[in-house]
Amino acid sequence: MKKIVTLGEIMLRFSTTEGKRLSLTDQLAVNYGGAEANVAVSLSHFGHDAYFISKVPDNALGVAVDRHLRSNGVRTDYVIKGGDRLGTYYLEAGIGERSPQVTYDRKYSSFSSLKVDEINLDDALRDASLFHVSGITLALSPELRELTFLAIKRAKELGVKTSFDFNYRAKLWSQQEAKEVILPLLPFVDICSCGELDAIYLLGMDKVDESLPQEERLKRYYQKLIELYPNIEFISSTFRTVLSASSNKLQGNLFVGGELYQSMVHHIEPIVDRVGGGDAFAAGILSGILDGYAPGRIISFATTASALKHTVHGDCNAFTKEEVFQFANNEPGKIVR
Ligand code: KDG
Repeated sequence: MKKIVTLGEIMLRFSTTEGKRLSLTDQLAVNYGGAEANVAVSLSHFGHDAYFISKVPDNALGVAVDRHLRSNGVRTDYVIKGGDRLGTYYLEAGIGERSPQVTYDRKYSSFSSLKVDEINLDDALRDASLFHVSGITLALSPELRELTFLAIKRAKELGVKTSFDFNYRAKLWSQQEAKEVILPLLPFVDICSCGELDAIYLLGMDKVDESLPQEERLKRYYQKLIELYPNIEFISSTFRTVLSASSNKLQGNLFVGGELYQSMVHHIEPIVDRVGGGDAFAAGILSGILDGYAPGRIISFATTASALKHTVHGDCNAFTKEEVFQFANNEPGKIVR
């Protein structure tokens, strides 16, 4: 089993039932969410030894979060207790033409109060194969930015592969702020999840001719990204052809060794819950890389894992590797020529 370490916030998620407005509902379903926690849960279900670094309050909610993580096989050795509160977020379910809406209530959370010297990074990263973090953690506080940089640099020194998912959230910070923080991080990243809009708005790349097919445009952005940061080995993202909030097509892309590999298109009908689909995809990519799959198999595995996530409630995927393979029609991703 490979040790994988992720760093981020875990939150309680309260969601309305379909067809209810958040402002008017008298019933909310409870789940747990948080991008890097979701990735750790997926990786654990894929059979890896997933550890989560975080901070949660020393109260019943902290106990509940710990139980959620451990019941999904995630190691909580580096989840420290303290601070004032557990961050929460509210999700107004989407339906038909209406997309889901997120309302955060996470200011002053225990995680956003985490200080650099509260985590022993050497201990956490010892014997790890991979460290993963996303732009959400970078957005939460200057201390968390510092901790992320320290962790990613230390991981490189210790020979631990590093993974970064842009995961831009406009409700947390501006594109300009994100750009200023993310650019200096990229020289330390081995594996990166970056979509076309991230390349344009967060990396400041010139727009490629929009009349070109989506995959051709993506290939050009990725070629440019590798030119700028030759340390990046793998870049991935999904295309979502959103027809409505409940009907969707999903296709995965993986750029490695100068080639773009694409998965088959998944038609997900109906979508039960799209939140966490990107984290399930990122976890699938990481799992495939750690397991030494060929690129076509990595992208097929990750995209199927993400498609499966869309069929279950909550932010986390809880499908095993075997279950993902049962669903994938074993068609490896193809190179885009
Ligand atoms: O990727 C899914 C996450 O966005 C969700 O779990 C909540 O982490 C979250 C966030 O900060 O939006």
